Amino acid sequence: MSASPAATECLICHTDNEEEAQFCSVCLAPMSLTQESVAQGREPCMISVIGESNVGKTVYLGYLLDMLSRRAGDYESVPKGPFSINLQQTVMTYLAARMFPTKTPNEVDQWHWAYAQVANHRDPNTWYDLVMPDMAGEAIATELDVPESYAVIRGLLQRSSGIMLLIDAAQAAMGNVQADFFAFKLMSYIDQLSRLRISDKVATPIAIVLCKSDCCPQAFDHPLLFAQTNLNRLWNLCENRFENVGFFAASVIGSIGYGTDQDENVVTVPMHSAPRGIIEPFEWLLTAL
Ligand SMILES: Nc1nc2c(ncn2[C@@H]2O[C@H](COP(=O)(O)OP(=O)(O)OP(=O)(O)O)[C@@H](O)[C@H]2O)c(=O)[nH]1
Ligand SMILES: [Mg+2]
Ligand SMILES: [Zn+2]
Repeated sequence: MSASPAATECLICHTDNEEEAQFCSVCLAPMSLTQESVAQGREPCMISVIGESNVGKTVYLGYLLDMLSRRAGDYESVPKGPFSINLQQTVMTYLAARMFPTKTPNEVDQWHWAYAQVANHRDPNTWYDLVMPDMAGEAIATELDVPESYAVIRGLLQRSSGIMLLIDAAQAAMGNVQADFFAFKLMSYIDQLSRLRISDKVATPIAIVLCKSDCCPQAFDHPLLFAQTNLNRLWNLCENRFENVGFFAASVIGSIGYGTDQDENVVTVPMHSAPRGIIEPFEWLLTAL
Protein backbone atom coordinates (compact mmCIF):
# COMPACT_ATOMS: atom_id res chain seq x y z
CA MET A 1 0.00 0.00 0.00
CA SER A 2 1.35 3.47 -0.86
CA ALA A 3 2.43 6.00 1.73
CA SER A 4 -0.20 8.32 3.19
CA PRO A 5 -0.66 11.58 1.29
CA ALA A 6 0.62 14.96 2.46
CA ALA A 7 -1.89 16.80 4.64
CA THR A 8 -3.00 19.03 1.78
CA GLU A 9 -3.04 16.62 -1.12
CA CYS A 10 -6.46 15.68 -2.52
CA LEU A 11 -7.10 11.96 -2.22
CA ILE A 12 -8.97 11.85 -5.53
CA CYS A 13 -7.00 14.03 -7.96
CA HIS A 14 -3.72 14.50 -6.02
CA THR A 15 -3.84 18.31 -6.34
CA ASP A 16 -2.06 20.21 -3.55
CA ASN A 17 -4.53 22.42 -1.69
CA GLU A 18 -4.18 25.13 0.95
CA GLU A 19 -4.09 23.64 4.42
CA GLU A 20 -7.37 25.23 5.49
CA ALA A 21 -9.25 24.29 2.28
CA GLN A 22 -12.51 22.40 2.85
CA PHE A 23 -12.89 21.19 -0.72
CA CYS A 24 -10.30 20.43 -3.38
CA SER A 25 -9.84 23.41 -5.69
CA VAL A 26 -9.84 21.16 -8.78
CA CYS A 27 -12.26 18.26 -8.23
CA LEU A 28 -14.25 19.61 -5.22
CA ALA A 29 -13.83 16.41 -3.18
CA PRO A 30 -13.90 17.13 0.58
CA MET A 31 -10.47 17.60 2.14
CA SER A 32 -11.76 15.84 5.28
CA LEU A 33 -11.02 12.60 3.38
CA THR A 34 -7.34 13.50 3.24
CA GLN A 35 -7.33 14.50 6.92
CA GLU A 36 -8.84 11.13 7.90
CA SER A 37 -6.46 9.24 5.69
CA VAL A 38 -3.49 11.07 7.28
CA ALA A 39 -4.89 10.21 10.72
CA GLN A 40 -5.11 6.54 9.69
CA GLY A 41 -1.60 6.61 8.24
CA ARG A 42 -2.68 4.88 5.01
CA GLU A 43 -4.67 5.51 1.88
CA PRO A 44 -8.15 4.00 1.75
CA CYS A 45 -9.69 1.80 -0.93
CA MET A 46 -12.20 3.61 -3.10
CA ILE A 47 -15.45 1.91 -4.00
CA SER A 48 -17.58 3.78 -6.51
CA VAL A 49 -21.34 3.34 -6.64
CA ILE A 50 -22.47 4.43 -10.08
CA GLY A 51 -25.62 4.36 -12.18
CA GLU A 52 -28.21 6.53 -13.83
CA SER A 53 -30.28 9.09 -11.95
CA ASN A 54 -33.19 7.48 -10.07
CA VAL A 55 -31.81 3.90 -10.10
CA GLY A 56 -31.63 3.91 -6.30
CA LYS A 57 -27.97 4.70 -5.50
CA THR A 58 -28.68 6.91 -2.50
CA VAL A 59 -31.22 4.51 -0.99
CA TYR A 60 -29.00 1.47 -1.57
CA LEU A 61 -25.75 3.01 -0.30
CA GLY A 62 -27.37 4.68 2.72
CA TYR A 63 -29.09 1.44 3.67
CA LEU A 64 -25.93 -0.62 3.15
CA LEU A 65 -23.89 1.72 5.38
CA ASP A 66 -26.56 1.56 8.05
CA MET A 67 -26.71 -2.25 7.93
CA LEU A 68 -22.91 -2.39 8.27
CA SER A 69 -22.92 -0.12 11.29
CA ARG A 70 -25.62 -2.31 12.85
CA ARG A 71 -23.44 -5.39 12.28
CA ALA A 72 -25.39 -6.99 9.48
CA GLY A 73 -24.36 -10.51 8.51
CA ASP A 74 -20.70 -11.08 9.23
CA TYR A 75 -19.72 -7.45 8.84
CA GLU A 76 -19.29 -4.44 11.03
CA SER A 77 -18.05 -0.96 10.30
CA VAL A 78 -16.69 2.03 12.14
CA PRO A 79 -17.26 5.42 10.51
CA LYS A 80 -14.21 7.64 10.25
CA GLY A 81 -15.34 11.17 10.98
CA PRO A 82 -18.92 12.33 11.71
CA PHE A 83 -19.31 13.44 8.06
CA SER A 84 -19.32 9.72 7.20
CA ILE A 85 -22.63 9.21 8.99
CA ASN A 86 -24.64 11.86 7.12
CA LEU A 87 -25.71 9.68 4.22
CA GLN A 88 -27.03 6.77 6.27
CA GLN A 89 -28.70 9.19 8.68
CA THR A 90 -30.46 11.03 5.85
CA VAL A 91 -31.68 7.84 4.16
CA MET A 92 -32.87 6.17 7.39
CA THR A 93 -34.63 9.35 8.55
CA TYR A 94 -36.53 9.64 5.27
CA LEU A 95 -37.49 5.95 5.20
CA ALA A 96 -38.68 6.07 8.82
CA ALA A 97 -40.98 8.95 7.80
CA ARG A 98 -42.22 6.84 4.85
CA MET A 99 -40.57 9.06 2.28
CA PHE A 100 -37.82 8.56 -0.25
CA PRO A 101 -34.75 10.83 -0.01
CA THR A 102 -34.55 13.66 -2.49
CA LYS A 103 -32.47 13.51 -5.66
CA THR A 104 -28.73 13.96 -5.08
CA PRO A 105 -27.70 17.48 -6.19
CA ASN A 106 -25.31 17.83 -9.12
CA GLU A 107 -23.02 20.11 -7.09
CA VAL A 108 -20.07 17.97 -5.99
CA ASP A 109 -19.54 19.91 -2.74
CA GLN A 110 -23.02 18.80 -1.63
CA TRP A 111 -22.44 15.05 -2.02
CA HIS A 112 -22.20 12.80 1.00
CA TRP A 113 -19.00 10.81 1.34
CA ALA A 114 -18.64 7.86 3.66
CA TYR A 115 -15.23 6.89 5.01
CA ALA A 116 -15.47 3.70 7.04
CA GLN A 117 -13.39 0.86 8.38
CA VAL A 118 -15.09 -2.43 7.64
CA ALA A 119 -14.25 -5.91 8.96
CA ASN A 120 -15.64 -9.42 8.75
CA HIS A 121 -16.17 -11.23 12.11
CA ARG A 122 -14.69 -14.37 10.64
CA ASP A 123 -11.48 -12.54 9.79
CA PRO A 124 -11.21 -9.88 12.52
CA ASN A 125 -7.59 -9.02 11.72
CA THR A 126 -8.38 -7.70 8.26
CA TRP A 127 -9.91 -4.25 8.19
CA TYR A 128 -10.75 -2.48 4.97
CA ASP A 129 -10.61 1.33 4.88
CA LEU A 130 -13.26 2.29 2.38
CA VAL A 131 -14.32 5.57 0.81
CA MET A 132 -17.74 5.51 -0.84
CA PRO A 133 -19.30 8.72 -2.17
CA ASP A 134 -22.94 9.10 -3.17
CA MET A 135 -22.71 10.67 -6.62
CA ALA A 136 -25.51 12.27 -8.60
CA GLY A 137 -26.70 10.27 -11.60
CA GLU A 138 -27.06 13.39 -13.71
CA ALA A 139 -23.43 14.35 -13.05
CA ILE A 140 -22.38 10.85 -14.15
CA ALA A 141 -24.46 11.24 -17.34
CA THR A 142 -22.80 14.60 -18.05
CA GLU A 143 -19.33 13.11 -17.57
CA LEU A 144 -20.20 10.32 -20.03
CA ASP A 145 -21.34 12.81 -22.65
CA VAL A 146 -18.65 15.45 -22.02
CA PRO A 147 -15.62 13.62 -20.58
CA GLU A 148 -13.62 15.57 -17.98
CA SER A 149 -16.54 17.84 -17.10
CA TYR A 150 -16.53 16.18 -13.65
CA ALA A 151 -12.89 15.65 -12.63
CA VAL A 152 -14.05 13.97 -9.43
CA ILE A 153 -15.97 11.20 -11.24
CA ARG A 154 -13.10 10.51 -13.60
CA GLY A 155 -10.57 10.55 -10.73
CA LEU A 156 -12.72 8.27 -8.60
CA LEU A 157 -13.29 5.70 -11.32
CA GLN A 158 -9.58 5.71 -12.20
CA ARG A 159 -8.66 5.07 -8.57
CA SER A 160 -11.47 2.71 -7.61
CA SER A 161 -10.44 -0.72 -6.39
CA GLY A 162 -14.01 -1.91 -6.88
CA ILE A 163 -17.14 -0.60 -8.58
CA MET A 164 -20.84 -1.15 -7.97
CA LEU A 165 -22.92 -0.46 -11.07
CA LEU A 166 -26.57 -0.05 -10.12
CA ILE A 167 -29.31 -0.67 -12.66
CA ASP A 168 -33.08 -0.14 -12.44
CA ALA A 169 -34.22 -3.74 -12.92
CA ALA A 170 -37.89 -2.76 -12.82
CA GLN A 171 -37.32 -0.53 -15.84
CA ALA A 172 -35.25 -3.16 -17.66
CA ALA A 173 -37.88 -5.85 -17.02
CA MET A 174 -40.51 -3.69 -18.72
CA GLY A 175 -38.43 -3.70 -21.90
CA ASN A 176 -37.17 -0.12 -21.50
CA VAL A 177 -33.80 -0.09 -23.32
CA GLN A 178 -32.57 3.04 -21.49
CA ALA A 179 -31.32 1.00 -18.50
CA ASP A 180 -29.25 -1.22 -20.79
CA PHE A 181 -27.86 1.70 -22.83
CA PHE A 182 -26.79 3.74 -19.80
CA ALA A 183 -25.00 0.80 -18.17
CA PHE A 184 -23.46 -0.12 -21.53
CA LYS A 185 -22.10 3.44 -21.87
CA LEU A 186 -20.75 3.46 -18.33
CA MET A 187 -18.91 0.17 -18.78
CA SER A 188 -17.47 1.41 -22.05
CA TYR A 189 -16.26 4.57 -20.25
CA ILE A 190 -14.57 2.41 -17.57
CA ASP A 191 -13.02 0.24 -20.28
CA GLN A 192 -11.67 3.37 -21.99
CA LEU A 193 -10.30 4.79 -18.71
CA SER A 194 -8.27 1.61 -18.24
CA ARG A 195 -6.53 2.21 -21.60
CA LEU A 196 -5.71 -1.45 -22.14
CA ARG A 197 -4.86 -3.18 -25.36
CA ILE A 198 -7.80 -4.95 -26.98
CA SER A 199 -6.42 -8.34 -25.89
CA ASP A 200 -6.34 -7.34 -22.19
CA LYS A 201 -9.46 -7.25 -20.07
CA VAL A 202 -10.27 -4.83 -17.24
CA ALA A 203 -9.39 -6.54 -13.94
CA THR A 204 -11.22 -4.18 -11.50
CA PRO A 205 -14.04 -6.17 -9.86
CA ILE A 206 -17.45 -4.82 -10.81
CA ALA A 207 -20.67 -5.80 -9.04
CA ILE A 208 -23.71 -5.23 -11.24
CA VAL A 209 -26.62 -4.64 -8.86
CA LEU A 210 -30.17 -5.03 -10.19
CA CYS A 211 -31.99 -2.53 -7.95
CA LYS A 212 -35.76 -2.45 -7.31
CA SER A 213 -35.90 -6.21 -7.86
CA ASP A 214 -38.93 -6.25 -5.54
CA CYS A 215 -40.79 -5.19 -8.71
CA CYS A 216 -39.40 -8.10 -10.79
CA PRO A 217 -38.77 -11.20 -8.65
CA GLN A 218 -37.32 -13.09 -11.63
CA ALA A 219 -34.16 -10.99 -11.11
CA PHE A 220 -33.74 -12.61 -7.67
CA ASP A 221 -34.25 -16.09 -9.12
CA HIS A 222 -31.40 -15.74 -11.59
CA PRO A 223 -29.64 -12.35 -11.83
CA LEU A 224 -27.27 -13.50 -14.56
CA LEU A 225 -30.05 -14.81 -16.76
CA PHE A 226 -32.01 -11.62 -16.11
CA ALA A 227 -29.05 -9.58 -17.39
CA GLN A 228 -28.54 -11.80 -20.42
CA THR A 229 -32.20 -11.40 -21.32
CA ASN A 230 -32.93 -7.77 -20.42
CA LEU A 231 -29.49 -6.10 -20.52
CA ASN A 232 -27.96 -7.86 -23.45
CA ARG A 233 -25.68 -5.05 -24.68
CA LEU A 234 -24.20 -4.68 -21.22
CA TRP A 235 -23.83 -8.42 -20.81
CA ASN A 236 -21.91 -8.78 -24.09
CA LEU A 237 -19.51 -5.96 -23.22
CA CYS A 238 -18.88 -7.54 -19.80
CA GLU A 239 -18.09 -10.85 -21.47
CA ASN A 240 -15.71 -9.29 -23.97
CA ARG A 241 -13.87 -6.66 -21.95
CA PHE A 242 -14.15 -7.38 -18.20
CA GLU A 243 -12.49 -10.13 -16.24
CA ASN A 244 -14.32 -9.92 -12.95
CA VAL A 245 -18.03 -9.12 -13.03
CA GLY A 246 -20.71 -10.41 -10.63
CA PHE A 247 -24.48 -10.03 -11.07
CA PHE A 248 -26.76 -9.46 -8.06
CA ALA A 249 -30.38 -8.59 -7.41
CA ALA A 250 -31.26 -6.22 -4.56
CA SER A 251 -34.16 -4.28 -3.08
CA VAL A 252 -34.56 -2.11 -0.03
CA ILE A 253 -38.30 -1.59 -0.03
CA GLY A 254 -40.93 -4.27 0.65
CA SER A 255 -43.93 -2.53 -0.79
CA ILE A 256 -44.61 0.83 -2.37
CA GLY A 257 -47.75 2.90 -2.05
CA TYR A 258 -48.82 6.13 -3.71
CA GLY A 259 -49.67 9.44 -2.11
CA THR A 260 -49.60 13.16 -2.88
CA ASP A 261 -47.22 15.84 -1.66
CA GLN A 262 -48.22 19.36 -0.51
CA ASP A 263 -48.48 20.48 -4.17
CA GLU A 264 -50.82 17.56 -4.98
CA ASN A 265 -48.14 15.79 -7.07
CA VAL A 266 -48.35 11.99 -6.97
CA VAL A 267 -45.37 10.56 -5.06
CA THR A 268 -44.25 7.00 -4.28
CA VAL A 269 -44.35 6.07 -0.61
CA PRO A 270 -42.09 3.36 0.87
CA MET A 271 -44.56 1.42 3.05
CA HIS A 272 -41.89 -0.61 4.83
CA SER A 273 -38.27 -1.66 4.43
CA ALA A 274 -37.61 -5.28 3.51
CA PRO A 275 -33.92 -5.41 2.58
CA ARG A 276 -32.97 -8.24 0.26
CA GLY A 277 -29.61 -8.82 -1.40
CA ILE A 278 -28.03 -5.63 0.03
CA ILE A 279 -24.91 -7.14 1.60
CA GLU A 280 -24.18 -9.82 -1.03
CA PRO A 281 -22.72 -7.58 -3.79
CA PHE A 282 -20.65 -5.69 -1.21
CA GLU A 283 -19.33 -8.93 0.26
CA TRP A 284 -18.44 -10.26 -3.18
CA LEU A 285 -16.63 -7.00 -3.99
CA LEU A 286 -14.60 -7.06 -0.76
CA THR A 287 -13.43 -10.60 -1.36
CA ALA A 288 -12.54 -9.70 -4.95
CA LEU A 289 -10.48 -6.58 -4.03
N1 LIG B 1 -39.40 -0.49 -5.80
C1 LIG B 1 -38.33 0.11 -5.28
N2 LIG B 1 -38.11 1.41 -5.55
C2 LIG B 1 -37.00 1.98 -5.05
C3 LIG B 1 -36.08 1.27 -4.22
N3 LIG B 1 -35.07 2.10 -3.89
C4 LIG B 1 -35.34 3.29 -4.49
N4 LIG B 1 -36.51 3.23 -5.17
C5 LIG B 1 -37.13 4.30 -5.99
O1 LIG B 1 -36.10 4.93 -6.75
C6 LIG B 1 -36.13 6.33 -6.53
C7 LIG B 1 -34.76 6.91 -6.63
O2 LIG B 1 -33.92 6.48 -5.59
P1 LIG B 1 -32.55 7.25 -5.25
O3 LIG B 1 -31.78 6.38 -4.33
O4 LIG B 1 -32.83 8.65 -4.85
O5 LIG B 1 -31.89 7.27 -6.71
P2 LIG B 1 -30.43 7.81 -7.12
O6 LIG B 1 -29.81 6.77 -8.00
O7 LIG B 1 -29.67 8.22 -5.92
O8 LIG B 1 -30.80 9.08 -8.02
P3 LIG B 1 -29.88 10.44 -8.21
O9 LIG B 1 -29.66 10.99 -6.86
O10 LIG B 1 -30.72 11.32 -9.09
O11 LIG B 1 -28.64 9.99 -8.90
C8 LIG B 1 -36.77 6.49 -5.14
O12 LIG B 1 -37.35 7.75 -5.01
C9 LIG B 1 -37.80 5.39 -5.18
O13 LIG B 1 -38.96 5.80 -5.85
C10 LIG B 1 -36.37 -0.11 -3.93
O14 LIG B 1 -35.66 -0.84 -3.22
N5 LIG B 1 -37.51 -0.62 -4.48
MG1 LIG C 1 -28.99 9.98 -5.21
ZN1 LIG D 1 -9.14 16.88 -6.02
